[in-house]
Amino acid sequence: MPLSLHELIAQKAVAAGFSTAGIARVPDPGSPEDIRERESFTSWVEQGNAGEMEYLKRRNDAGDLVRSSLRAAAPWAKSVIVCAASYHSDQPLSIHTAPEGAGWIARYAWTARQSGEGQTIPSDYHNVLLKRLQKLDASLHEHLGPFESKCYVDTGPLVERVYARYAGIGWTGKNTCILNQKLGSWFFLGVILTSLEVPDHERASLAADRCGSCTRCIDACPTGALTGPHQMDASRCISYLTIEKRGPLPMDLREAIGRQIFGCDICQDVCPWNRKAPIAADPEMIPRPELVNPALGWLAELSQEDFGRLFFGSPVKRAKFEGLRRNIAIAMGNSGRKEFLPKLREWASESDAVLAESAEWAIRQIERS
Ligand code: B12
Ligand code: SF4
Ligand code: SF4
Repeated sequence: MPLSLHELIAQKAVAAGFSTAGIARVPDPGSPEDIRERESFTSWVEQGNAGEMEYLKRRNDAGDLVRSSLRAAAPWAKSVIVCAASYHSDQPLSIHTAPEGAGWIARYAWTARQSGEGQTIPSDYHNVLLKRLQKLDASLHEHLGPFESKCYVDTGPLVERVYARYAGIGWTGKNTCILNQKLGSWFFLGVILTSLEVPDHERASLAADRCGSCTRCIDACPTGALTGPHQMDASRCISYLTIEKRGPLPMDLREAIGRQIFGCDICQDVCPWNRKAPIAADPEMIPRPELVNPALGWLAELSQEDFGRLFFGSPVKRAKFEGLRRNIAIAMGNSGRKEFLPKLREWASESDAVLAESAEWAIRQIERS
C-alpha cells in the first residue's frame, strides 16, 4: 500500500534528523481557525504583549500584521509541514540546587556539534533545523514532483506553534509551549510552507489537551509573565528580558530574574510532561558542559574577544556582549554574594551606562542582604 502524505512526511522527516513531523492545512478563509489566527495574534500584539520585539509588529501594505495570517502573507501556501527536533539533554534543570554563584543559560542555547577533528563547535538550532528542512524538502520533491515550498525556522510570517497544533504535533500548554505526549516540550519547531493540498481524509487529528487541572507553570513563573492559561505577556518574560530587551532591565522585575542570564526554562522545568522526556542524543545538539550552571565569576571576566570565541555560532550571541554583561550584573546582585563586589565596582565605573547602572543596583542588593 502506498504511504499516505502524512506517513511519507513523517518518515522522510525522521530520515532528515527530526523527531516527528506533520502537515496542516492553511485554514479556509472565514473559517473559525482563520479568524482565530488573525484575531488572537493581532490582539496579543496590540495589547503590548510583544514588548520591543519590533519584528512581530511588522505590517503589510494593507496595514495587517504580517504574522497574523498566512493567507495574506503567502497566498500561494496551501499547507504547512511542521517538524519538531528534540534538544533534551541529560543535564540538571534550572530548578535543581546549583553550585553557589552559578548563573543559568537556557537549555536550548547550550548546544554544540563535534567537528571531524574532535573539536566542539557551538551550534544554533536555526541553522541545524534549516538544513534538515531543506533536506526534507528536496526528498519530498523527489517523491511528489514539483510544488512550491519555502522553509523557515522562527523567521516565517506565521506563529509556528499554531500550525504545530493543527499538524497534530502536540497541544498548547498553559505555559504557551507546544507539548507532545512523548517528547514533552523540549523541542524546536521548523516549518515548510507548501502549495500541496491536504485532502480531507489526511487532516491530522488534534492532540488532546493533557494539562488538565495542573497550573504548575503559571504558579512557578517568577515574573508573572504567564498572566493566565495560554496567556503570555512577553514583556515580562525572563526569556525576552535577557535575550531580546536592550537597555536597562525594568526595576520591578530585576529581583525576579534571579540567576537567569540567557533565556529561562522554569515553566518547562516544572512541567510533569517533561519528567519522562527522552534524551535527544542529537549529534548536532550535544550539551556544552561549561554552559550548564556557568560560574558568574568566570563569565564576568570574559573580554569581548572571549565572548566572540565562546559564542560564535551559538544562540547566546543574540544577547550581545553588552546584554550578557548586564544580565550577569543583575544575577550577581540577586546572588547576594560579597565576592562579586570588586567586579561590580569595576563595572559601576564603566563607560557602558547600562552596565554601570545595573552594577550599581547589584552592589546595593548585595550590601542590603
Ligand atoms: C517571539 C517568540 C518568543 C517570545 C514570546 C513567547 C510567546 N509565548 O509568544 C519570548 C522571547 C518570550 C520567547 C520565549 C521562549 N521561546 Co520563543 N519564540 C518566539 C517566536 C519567534 C514567535 C512566537 C509568537 O509569535 N508569539 C506570539 C503569541 C501570540 O503566540 P503564542 O503564545 O504561541 O499564542 C498562540 C497559541 O498559543 C494560540 N493560543 C492562544 N491562546 C490560546 C488558547 C488555547 C486554549 C489554545 C489551544 C491556543 C491558544 O494562539 C496564539 C496565536 O495567535 C517563535 C517562533 C515562531 N515564528 O513562531 C519562538 C518559539 C515559540 N520559541 C520557542 C522556545 C523554545 C522558547 C523558549 C523555551 C526559549 C527559552 N528557554 O528561553 C521560551 C519559552 C517561553 C514560553 N513559555 O513561551 C519555540 C517553542 C517550541 C515549543 N515546544 O513550543 C519556538 C516555536 C521557536 C522554534 N522555532 O522552535 N519566544
Ligand atoms: S520562560 Fe520563565 S519568565 Fe517566561 S513564562 Fe516561563 S517561567 Fe515565566
Ligand atoms: S506545567 Fe502543567 S499546566 Fe503547565 S504546561 Fe505543563 S502540564 Fe500544562
